[in-house]
Amino acid sequence: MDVKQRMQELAQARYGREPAQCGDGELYRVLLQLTQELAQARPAPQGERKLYYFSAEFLIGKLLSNNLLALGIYDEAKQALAQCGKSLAAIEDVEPEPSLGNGGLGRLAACFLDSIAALGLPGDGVGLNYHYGLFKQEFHMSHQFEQPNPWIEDDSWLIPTGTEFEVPFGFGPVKARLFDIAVPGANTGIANRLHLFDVEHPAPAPREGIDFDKTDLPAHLTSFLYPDDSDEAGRLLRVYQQYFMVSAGAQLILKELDERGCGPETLSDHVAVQINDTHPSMVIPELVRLLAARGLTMDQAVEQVSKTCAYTNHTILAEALEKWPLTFIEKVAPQLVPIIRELDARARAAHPDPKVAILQGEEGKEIVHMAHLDIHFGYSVNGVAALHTEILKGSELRHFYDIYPAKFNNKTNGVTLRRWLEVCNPQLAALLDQCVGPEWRADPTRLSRLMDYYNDSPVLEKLLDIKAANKRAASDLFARDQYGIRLDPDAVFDIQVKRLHEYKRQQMNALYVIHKYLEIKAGKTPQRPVTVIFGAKAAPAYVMAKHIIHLILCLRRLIENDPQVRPWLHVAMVENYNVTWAERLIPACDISEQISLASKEASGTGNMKFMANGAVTLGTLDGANVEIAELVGPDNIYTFGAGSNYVIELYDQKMKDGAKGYQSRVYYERPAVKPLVDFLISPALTSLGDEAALKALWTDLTTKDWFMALLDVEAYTAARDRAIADYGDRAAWARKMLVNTARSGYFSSDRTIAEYNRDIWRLG
Ligand code: 26V
Repeated sequence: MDVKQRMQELAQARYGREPAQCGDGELYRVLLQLTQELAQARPAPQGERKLYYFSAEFLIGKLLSNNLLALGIYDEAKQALAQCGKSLAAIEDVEPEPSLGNGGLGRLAACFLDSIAALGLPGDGVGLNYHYGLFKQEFHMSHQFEQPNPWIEDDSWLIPTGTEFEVPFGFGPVKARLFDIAVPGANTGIANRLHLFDVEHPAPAPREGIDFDKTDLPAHLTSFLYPDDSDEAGRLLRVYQQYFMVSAGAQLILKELDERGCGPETLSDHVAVQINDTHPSMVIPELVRLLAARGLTMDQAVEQVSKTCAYTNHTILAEALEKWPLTFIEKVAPQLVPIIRELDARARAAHPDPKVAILQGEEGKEIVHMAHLDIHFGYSVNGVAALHTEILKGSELRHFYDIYPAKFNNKTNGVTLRRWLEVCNPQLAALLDQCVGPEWRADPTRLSRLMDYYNDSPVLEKLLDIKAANKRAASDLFARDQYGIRLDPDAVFDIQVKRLHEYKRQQMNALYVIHKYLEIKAGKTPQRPVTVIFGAKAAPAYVMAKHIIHLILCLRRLIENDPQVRPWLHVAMVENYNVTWAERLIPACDISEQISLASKEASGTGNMKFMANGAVTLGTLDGANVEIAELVGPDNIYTFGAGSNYVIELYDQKMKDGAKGYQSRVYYERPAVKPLVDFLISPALTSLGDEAALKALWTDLTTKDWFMALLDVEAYTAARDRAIADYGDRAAWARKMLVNTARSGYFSSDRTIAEYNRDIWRLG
């Protein structure tokens, strides 16, 4: 296709003007239509078996640039725009960011769809079309507030399909309407689909905030991702949403199987279902139910489903391993209850250990352990990084590992370097083309050839220049979109962007800021200015996470107002951190903060994106940091802190005897630690913020500190100071950057998906 000509035709047809006379919004819609036409003209890939990737989240980000790239018309479109005096960046600014995910789990699903299509494999996503997303974050008075985040416009990536299914809820049937988003594969002529189910009459957005009547169903089924689950109505709504997704998805699978001329008894020959965390686990009993309704015996149905479904675990945090009261399922989908009872009975008959039962009694109630359902009646269980999988096998799921060793496998996460390097860092991508040849784009392992330039001064200089340019660009966008707040592009950019959670220890990062602040106040100026950048949303009902945001925003104000400190230390927190902000900040990062309590971060994927873009990791030996450390070697990463075995041992001790194990008080009393923690309740800070919130944080750290920030804070401070000092030797630092990019090819999600296909899906 001649892109320029088609743009002209579409601009004329839609707006009666030449592209050069169109506004940015009009050109965006022209390119959207052009891209949609090309993607929809592509055939779906064929194979013996087709994958359905079920996920509550698909954090797809803006799609225009990525789709242009996948369709092979990125450069052409850019040139055509340039001839009209427009930049692709300006056009993409107009695109709303879809709001279908929360964090790593959802972004992983999006990277996977990209890689499945790029490898030419038949695999579609199945999820929900949330109209208002997670929420839009606003800061007022140094606190987080939540607003709806509507993203669906008249012209959008959603393709109405006309396909509908009836979901049989306890209160009656509800129509599920299917919308698709095309997923064109880079370097292939095919396109897969992301299937998003929606209700027929979605509810309007709440006028203020994200409170709504959670019993107003079905209208609110697809309003928000993760509605507040601090009350029973919120928890029930989640189960309604989950069943809506899996029932419609299971019906879609059987419809497509039928269209291929295959009977339900051949399901597992033709279909693989990947269950992304436990949110879609009800797909197992639902498929059993639908197969039985199509005439299979219970034995046959269970066998088919067990050879079709595979489960990915993304966390060992107890709070995230879903358990639903059976009464909820009785209410939402009563037809599943006898099936879950049957599956539980079968599991118990084979494995009498009550710890592995699906239905367990708790406080007189029957509780369904969703992960147990997946493990007994799925054929694969995988963790998402080597260490995480070992922890699953050795501790969290060891009773299951004893029963089913062959089901367990590791699939270390990956990220699509098309979005996370080619599109977000074009200058670095161009340098890589020169150094290792453009083949790295299809085969990221070729990035290792960059090692040939380890002592090449012009290349090292160029790496530093590109980083400096990216820092300036990020600073400009920050000033433009974040209330004019200026970042100093000459400072070290030290960045922690991820969900706000105590285990990720943003509070430990804040303690380091306090440490620097106190040093500067005492007259000890750092070797160079440091800009500490945060980006994080706190779950609306997660009080402690909101207090941590408050702390960070108070520290920001404190430092802004202090002329003695301001030249040396800067704290910035992005409002409404999202995929778009990640694409701006990651290429601009010098030091990548990956400081979770060892054993708690299943993998991390931000760590991989930063590494590919030449940031140096400062991290604990947790999740995929362990694999990053092995790949880059000790000179090119800063690791610190307690290891996972020790942390697990501390938790075990505490479980046996509350007075044993980790006692935060002991660490709090240390002379280097106490002043940092006590600063939380100092007048300098409490005069700026909410004293009760800061006091609550102080109390938590000094009496509980469940995620052991104080255990590691001294080692962290030392490692971070060392990194900032090393940054001064620019040539040596450039080598660290080079090694990180060179070794990042392993973390391409193309590699991850090739492994899923080889070991689990076998799509043929
Ligand atoms: C999180 C939340 C937070 C908001 C309230 C509701 C809610 C419900 C579930 C979850 C689970 C999030 C799971 C998640 O994102 N896990 C991440 O998965 C990544 C991809 O495998 C992995 O790299 C991260 O280590 C892991 O935290």
